[in-house]
Amino acid sequence: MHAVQGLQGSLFDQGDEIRLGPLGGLRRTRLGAGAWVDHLPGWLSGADALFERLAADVPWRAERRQMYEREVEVPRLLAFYGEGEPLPHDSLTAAREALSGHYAAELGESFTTAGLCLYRDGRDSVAWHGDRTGRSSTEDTMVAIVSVGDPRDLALRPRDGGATLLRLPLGHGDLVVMGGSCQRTMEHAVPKSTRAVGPRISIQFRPRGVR
Ligand SMILES: O=C(O)CCC(=O)C(=O)O
Repeated sequence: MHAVQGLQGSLFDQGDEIRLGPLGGLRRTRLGAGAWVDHLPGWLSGADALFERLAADVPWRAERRQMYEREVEVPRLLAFYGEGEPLPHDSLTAAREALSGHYAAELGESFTTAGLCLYRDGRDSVAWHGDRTGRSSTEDTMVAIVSVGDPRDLALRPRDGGATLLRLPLGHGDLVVMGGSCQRTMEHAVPKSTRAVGPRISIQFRPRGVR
């Protein structure tokens, strides 16, 4: 049985008020081949309070997938909110709107869907992949991720081989946006951790037809 451990709150973000900061502090790192990553640590304050709400309110589901001859459990819990579905907390709706506004000119469309993942502890992870189901297999796009809970590393490396280019610890209200060709030319992963890490929730906003 893989239970959700308690959250070790952030020392710097003890408030209960869930609030988004300005997006002016986003810093862009270009990874080559038209891929980039924007990063803004601590965009959302009250992240621990949002973590507790989402952990309790979201209908988390465990998934299984075929691995050779065996069916195995996907090592994280998931939820998905399609276009037009109400999100599980008003602050997620506000985050999606703020991101859609900020990137309107560059993206040319809005973020519409939200995928949520709960990493219960360091044994939960996601393997190297690009979000290449749908239009992102052929077109530039953006995937914006807000993280709450204990930080876990998001690692990025070129898809055609090569070393990890970037490793960003994401938790406690941090924002990262993968853009340009990132889903086609790069892969990303949240590797397992042998450290004693508490749970983290990742909220990914994507435009229509990107998965
Ligand atoms: O946990 C994260 O922030 C990354 C999630 C991810 O890569 C995915 O669900 O496709």
